Amino acid sequence: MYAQLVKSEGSKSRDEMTPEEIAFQDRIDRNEKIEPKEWMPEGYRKTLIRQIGQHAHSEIVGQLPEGNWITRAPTLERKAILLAKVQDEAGHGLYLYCAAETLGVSRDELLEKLHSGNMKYSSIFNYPTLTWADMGAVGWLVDGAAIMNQVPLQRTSYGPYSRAMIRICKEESFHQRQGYDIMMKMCAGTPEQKAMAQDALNRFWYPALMMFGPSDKDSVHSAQSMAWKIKMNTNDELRQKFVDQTVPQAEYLGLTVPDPDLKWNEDKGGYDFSEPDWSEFFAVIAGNGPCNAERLGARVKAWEDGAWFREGLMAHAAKAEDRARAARHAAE
Ligand code: FAQ
Repeated sequence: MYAQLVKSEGSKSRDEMTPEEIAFQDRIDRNEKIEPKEWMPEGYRKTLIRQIGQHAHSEIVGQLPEGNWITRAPTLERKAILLAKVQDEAGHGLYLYCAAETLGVSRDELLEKLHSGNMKYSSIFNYPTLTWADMGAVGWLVDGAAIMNQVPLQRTSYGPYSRAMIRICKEESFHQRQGYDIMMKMCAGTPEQKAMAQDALNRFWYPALMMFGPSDKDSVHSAQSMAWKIKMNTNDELRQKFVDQTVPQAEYLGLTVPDPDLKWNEDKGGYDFSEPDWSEFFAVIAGNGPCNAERLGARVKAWEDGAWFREGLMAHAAKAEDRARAARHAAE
């Protein structure tokens, strides 16, 4: 079915699997959830740590481009909404770090890998948010793409990840609506406001398409991740669904998708569209996007600035433990 997919590194045919691996694959094929203490192949565990960890990092790095606009939101209501949204992203990061921890990795280890550039976060957050209309475009397109990817992940095979996704998706729907609401307001405003909305769409369209990952022929993990139901769809399938859903929304706003080759294809029942510039995508995920250094710098600074607080918590926990031990001795 997925002839385009490259064979994932380490992916095995049934003949190459051990009896334990076959039994595990059978559980996945029966749509059983895998829970933390159960046996799992090492590759499954590692792939989940990579994907859930990167997802968690994306949530907390993703706070930065929008956090940038909290002090400059145009009304008190918009400020309150944006503040709530940015806080939600921190919460999503926490659910996901907790899910990753059930696989035997600590939060500190994951953050160290982020800070040293050894773990990725979504490419999208390496683009600047230049105007208020970008808050609309981020909510509409970035959260829209995130939902397209995350709704199927509610059925992912790993229990803690799937349960985190259910909760996250509920909140993402509100985020997408608030972004579209900003776009509606701007498109119904002055010609300058509508031009700002068009400019935001122009800048965020292709980066949003890149969020789904490289085209299937370059996706190294898809085949194995889909066999394990860590991923439920290919990158290209979700990108196509996103385009099909989003183009009518742009038309409703009276905006033009910045793709001269965008065209409805009756035979496939979807749009034909131009691929993003994949050399740009690979440069961004290699650390060379417009804001990579700034984003990572902000996360490292937050970590270093918080050192005194973490030390305080540890000292408090140690004292509480000492007091509890002393109380136990006194009672003996
Ligand atoms: N950015 O073989 P594949 C959000 C890497 S939503 C950076 O296809 P895979 C909400 C990939 O890691 C955004 N790197 O990989 C929010 C791999 O490199 P590696 C986060 C990317 O994993 C909204 C290599 O390319 N959502 O934050 C990207 O099978 C607004 C080869 O690629 C998730 O993480 C990319 N876009 O498929 C927050 C969803 N794409 O690791 C705030 C869960 C690919 O070998 C504000 N993740 N790479 O060094 C997934 O579904 C998958 O991991 C994909 C990538 C689809 C992202």
